[in-house]
Amino acid sequence: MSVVEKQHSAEAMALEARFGAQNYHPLPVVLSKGEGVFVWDLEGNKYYDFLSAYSAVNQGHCHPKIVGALKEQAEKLTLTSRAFYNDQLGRYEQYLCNYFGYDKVLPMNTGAEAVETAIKLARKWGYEKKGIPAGKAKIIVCQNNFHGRTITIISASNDPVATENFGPFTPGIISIRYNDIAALEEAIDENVAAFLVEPIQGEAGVYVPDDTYLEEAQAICKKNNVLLIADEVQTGIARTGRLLASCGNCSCPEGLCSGTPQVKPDVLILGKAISGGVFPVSAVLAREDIMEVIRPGNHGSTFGGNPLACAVAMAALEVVREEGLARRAEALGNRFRQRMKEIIAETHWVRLVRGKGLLNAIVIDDTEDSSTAWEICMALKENGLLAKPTHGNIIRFAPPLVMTEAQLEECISIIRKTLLEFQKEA
Ligand code: IF1
Repeated sequence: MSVVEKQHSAEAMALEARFGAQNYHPLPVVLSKGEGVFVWDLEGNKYYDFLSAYSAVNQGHCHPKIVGALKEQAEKLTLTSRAFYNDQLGRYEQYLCNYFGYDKVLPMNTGAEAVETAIKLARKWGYEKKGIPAGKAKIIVCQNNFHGRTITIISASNDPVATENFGPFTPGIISIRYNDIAALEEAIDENVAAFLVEPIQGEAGVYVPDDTYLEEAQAICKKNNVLLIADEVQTGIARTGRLLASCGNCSCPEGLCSGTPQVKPDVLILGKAISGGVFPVSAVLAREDIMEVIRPGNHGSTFGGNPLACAVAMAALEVVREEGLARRAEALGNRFRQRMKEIIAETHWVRLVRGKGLLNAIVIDDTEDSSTAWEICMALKENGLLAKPTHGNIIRFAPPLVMTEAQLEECISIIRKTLLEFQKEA
């Protein structure tokens, strides 16, 4: 029997503490199995997963169709690099372009890589198509954004924990207030290549902008020949009740934005759930007139577009369509927020619930640096539900989208019970 099989949670955590870089502070639960909306720890305790690996596991843990595609492709061909063609990539690119309504895709692996790719694309487009003088291109970003962890991306961050002592930073980035159209208009000049924005700010605490924000941003970008880049790494792939969160208020026939979206980003960044959390897969989609500035040798990655990733991602996107996950997220999300409002009225010290689809958060009546959200998450864990705080007073609730109504009701009961118990103790 291997060491791992006999391992208990305490040992697993001790090993990470001893040998792993301490770049995380996880909830003390060691998971060893997942299926659908559930995960199990090493002791066999079963939990509802209310994080979904930060919205990567939208299709549920170990979805048989996605795992099946992984296994099948893994036995045939896993990696060729882009020095040679592979038989999956072209099919996948066609599938992705049709699915999201774009001309071209550039495949990468992680979300951060895709954001980097989009920034490079926007700069090159800025010089070669817009005529920005050499070295002058600017990208506008929003305060409290989260786009990843590379040097250039943290150069766009105003989170001291993410940035302190990692400088010098990449120049050419301007930060404006989120959900502030006037600030965008003011920040734009002839050297701005792009506006990079999250349709909903996840890490900031599931901060949903005004309904018209993206539409107005799109209009301003268009007027000024600035690319609108939507980072849908977290909000994309049905999470918010639409295939894409940037897809305005369109009615999404069959739960997908196959109609004409009111907002169509010039550049779309996807990651996480594009593979159902089975494999790191990310992508940058754009129109031909933008993507064509990228020529051989300009950009790439050993693993980007590998056949395993392509097969997995196609299966994961099929699942979204077949199981109507956007519709499901919308319906379950409406119910969740409604029920949470009722619970909030009972507790008095939960300030509000906000979100879209199944990307939601509650804000607790405490300071951002308090440990209240953490303590509630610990109590939720004891009651069989795993969620993670974002800031000391905000808890994100983002279960897999394959949840049933009965399961959601059970989860709501767990949350209610935990919040009321917590109130008694406090
Ligand atoms: C971690 C947060 C979520 C993202 C958006 C790009 C990326 C992410 C909008 C980069 C990644 C993750 C990373 C994860 C925590 C998580 C996160 F809390 F940090 F902000 F989801 F809300 N754009 N978000 O949300 O993608 O390179 O990680 O594949 O542990 O850092 P990646």
